[in-house]
Amino acid sequence: MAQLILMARLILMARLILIILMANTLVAGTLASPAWAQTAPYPNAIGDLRVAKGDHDIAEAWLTEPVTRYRHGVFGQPYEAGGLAVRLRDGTLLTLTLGPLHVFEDRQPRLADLDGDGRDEIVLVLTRLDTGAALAVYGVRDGAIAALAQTAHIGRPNRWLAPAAIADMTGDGRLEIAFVAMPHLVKRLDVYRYRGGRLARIAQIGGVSNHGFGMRFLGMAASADLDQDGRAKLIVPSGDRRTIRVLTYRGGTLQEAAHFALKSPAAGDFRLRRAGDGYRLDVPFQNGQVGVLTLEGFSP
Ligand SMILES: [Ca+2]
Ligand SMILES: [Ca+2]
Repeated sequence: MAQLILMARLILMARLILIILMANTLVAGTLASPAWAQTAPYPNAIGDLRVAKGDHDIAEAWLTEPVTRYRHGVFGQPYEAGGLAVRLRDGTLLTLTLGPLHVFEDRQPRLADLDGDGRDEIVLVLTRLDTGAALAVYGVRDGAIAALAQTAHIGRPNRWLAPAAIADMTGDGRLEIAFVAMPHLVKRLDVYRYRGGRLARIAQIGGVSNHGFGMRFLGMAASADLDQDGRAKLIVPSGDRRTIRVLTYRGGTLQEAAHFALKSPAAGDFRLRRAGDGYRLDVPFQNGQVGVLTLEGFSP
């Protein structure tokens, strides 16, 4: 009953307001030669440099060494990353170079203390050339970047997964990782927890996609504890990206708490921000415009 009341409150009190903010041009990345960024503080960075900033032992992390041995091109570029670099809080630079069977099929590392031990973990999409993508967790151990855990690879080449959020979706004070397995094909959202050196799936739901093939952006999702019940809600597009779905973890499953139809498919990085008693979500559309989803009335 409590769940029905929650869902009714979300559906009744959340309002969708579409405001055309700008004629924003959103295009997939153009094909270019493998590029090495010549950015002095970030040696060997990929051309599409995006630096992650950490709060614990790791100050910065970035992808390195563009390689062409896979050429899946999910971001519209003819290269993937072949390595990872980390700068520790004390300035020490650590690097990891993948072997010839693997690439990072990602745009940037994600830093978060997943297990609450005070050290940052590094979350990346690790792809094996013959079996496709997996989600991998790295950390710094004994002065080196170490592989800590990973999911199984999807099983076929050119099968990818798109990270969606790292947030406490279960309300236990620890972070979970949500990603969409095969966002262009199967469109299934998986939620994993990292405990005791292992990744374990705790929930999944179908009908979700946070990426279109060739799109550069990897931020078409958001999370926040909208109703302040202690559990972050996941805000993601539906499989056709024409609906925004608000998902909540409850009783070991993911459930849809609310949804909002869009006039054009979502196609760009979401931006979620506080606004009064609620939140506002900027949703770039495929038609180049930007809609604003107003989520309010989510009081406990
Ligand atoms: Ca940790
Ligand atoms: Ca949790």
